Amino acid sequence: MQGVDPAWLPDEAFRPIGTRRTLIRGSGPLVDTVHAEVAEACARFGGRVERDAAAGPYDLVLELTGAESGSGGEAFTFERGAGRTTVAACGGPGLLYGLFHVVRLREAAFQGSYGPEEHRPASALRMLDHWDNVAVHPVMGQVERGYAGGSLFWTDGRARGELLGRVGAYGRLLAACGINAVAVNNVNVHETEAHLLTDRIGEVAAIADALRPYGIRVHLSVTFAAPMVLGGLSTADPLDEGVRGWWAETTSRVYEVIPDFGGYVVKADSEGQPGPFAYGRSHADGANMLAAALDPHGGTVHWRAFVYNHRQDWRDRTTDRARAAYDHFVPLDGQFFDNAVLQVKHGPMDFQVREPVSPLIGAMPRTRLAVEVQATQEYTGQQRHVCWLGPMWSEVLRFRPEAGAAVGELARGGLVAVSNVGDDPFWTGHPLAQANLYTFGRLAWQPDANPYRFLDEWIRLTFTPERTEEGARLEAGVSAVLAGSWKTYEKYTAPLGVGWMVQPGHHYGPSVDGYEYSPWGTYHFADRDGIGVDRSVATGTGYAGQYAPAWAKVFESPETCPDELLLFFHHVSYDHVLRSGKTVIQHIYDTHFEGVEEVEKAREGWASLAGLVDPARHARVTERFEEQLRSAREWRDQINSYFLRKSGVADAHGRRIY
Ligand code: GCW
Repeated sequence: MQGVDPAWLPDEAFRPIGTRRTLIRGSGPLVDTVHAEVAEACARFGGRVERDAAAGPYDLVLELTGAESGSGGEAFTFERGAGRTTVAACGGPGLLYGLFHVVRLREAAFQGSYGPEEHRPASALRMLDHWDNVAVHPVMGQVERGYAGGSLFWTDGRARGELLGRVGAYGRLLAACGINAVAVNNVNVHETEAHLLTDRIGEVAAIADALRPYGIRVHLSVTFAAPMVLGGLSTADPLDEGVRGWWAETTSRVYEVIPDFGGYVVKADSEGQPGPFAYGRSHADGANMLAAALDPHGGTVHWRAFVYNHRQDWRDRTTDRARAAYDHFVPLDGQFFDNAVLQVKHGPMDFQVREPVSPLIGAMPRTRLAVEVQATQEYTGQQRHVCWLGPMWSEVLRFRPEAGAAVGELARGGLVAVSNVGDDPFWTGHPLAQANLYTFGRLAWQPDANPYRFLDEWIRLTFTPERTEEGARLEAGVSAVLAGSWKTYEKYTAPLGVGWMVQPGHHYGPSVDGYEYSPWGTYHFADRDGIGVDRSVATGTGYAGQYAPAWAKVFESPETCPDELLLFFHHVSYDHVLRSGKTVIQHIYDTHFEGVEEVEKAREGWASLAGLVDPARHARVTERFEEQLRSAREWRDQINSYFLRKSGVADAHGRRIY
């Protein structure tokens, strides 16, 4: 694509394949895609590709084998011996993922011997949710919480039409990191967007057509009130026969135009969206109605668990927003149909830089759960700051709510990320934010993997460093900028898991008390003596008791609670001594100074890579670093000054605080 960053699929990444002889066996649309990829690489680099020919010799064989496996045809085997590399799959998607595996390995795919290795995704659904509006929203714009320009799918109130070529390129990027589903519109479904389900379904079909060659299925966010808004019915009651009939018919029509349609995503009774509560019905009633409509066609409803009271009274300390998802949904365990997936945010609040894992995960053994993370950096620097979220997501996915399965295994309904992509030439605004998208896809495929491995992969694919000293310097330099960036961001923003010290509304930049006296349920309770939210069972909101006993015990006491979550679970005095040996107040000062120093260092590190990185990409990141540093200093100075003034405790090192 002209003027568009190739991200992790630059031409150069295909050189090892493009210079060799490849045989492709099998037929079907995704095999055609594989063939087209290899053919293009060969045209560029001088190699050769044949289809279904018998005679060799070949360096690479990509073959579709008969036997169907249990994973929707997404699995593949990879093997190398006797000078030949072989990928075998029993479905087109598997062959495509196998091709991208070879691309990732680069020259190593054609050296030594391997396997046979079995590769299969841990989860059958690896989805990106786009919070894209079709019509520009007066407050939220084209993409709600979007920091990468406009929508890839929608512009001027319509699907992009001839620009859908970019959507195809997007599908290619997604397939190359293992993502297989996309929800194309915002979960806050406004007036215009509601119509995508009915009279404007053709536009969704056009997007589905553009993504299909890369094995990506399309999902749609729908409003629970659709039968009223679109169907002219007087109710949306999920137990009403007329309503159920309307959904069944409407859904059939969707499948007439999009036979491989994935299903619906629903945000109900949440932040003003309509839902079953209006009719005295449960969320299982609501989700099951849609599941029933989708079932004959093989579709799934993703029902979000982000349900809480956003009109809370800050004076009332008994209501705890963190409790909400568990309190609402755990009593419904076992009531959801099999194709109704409950989509849970990874933490109990809302994508803060540090939260405990949601206690809902593990507490609903008879419900299919999907776990949702946020690639778009709403609370993590809005793609003006470098913040690679791989380690955070990995901690979540490897967390074991009880002895037994980890979150990554418990997410039987899939792994979902809120997309960070837009029509920006670098896809994600901040070019280094591409690493989040890539890492999410790879982790969704293999949730127990080491995320730093995926960071290395992303760097090698994206920057294609030569095997020289300079190449090694480039790789190490980019890695140094990204690897610790989440912890750095955590250091200069809200400390010890307290969260929410952001500017209200847009959520960028510090405002310690911005949400303190608001109805949103997001407080830190700092006074002159201490700070934090008491969520213990003994003296607080009882939230800690929502965990299985072993974790409940750990979180219950400030003595055993991990430092990084201390203020999430406890209200403590400023001189409380952390497990690290520091007092809370000194920890606040130290981390805020350190955080800024780390940003300064990262900025210098990036500057030293000029000449090794494509100039446009280098310039864009440089410009973002200026803002990150300005903002990090602002965070440091506001947070430190606020707590110095509140506590009256001086910095042990006598540094400048205002
Ligand atoms: O993080 C919050 C955002 C809202 C978003 C909501 C949600 C789409 O501030 O913009 O709405 O979460 O997840 O539904």
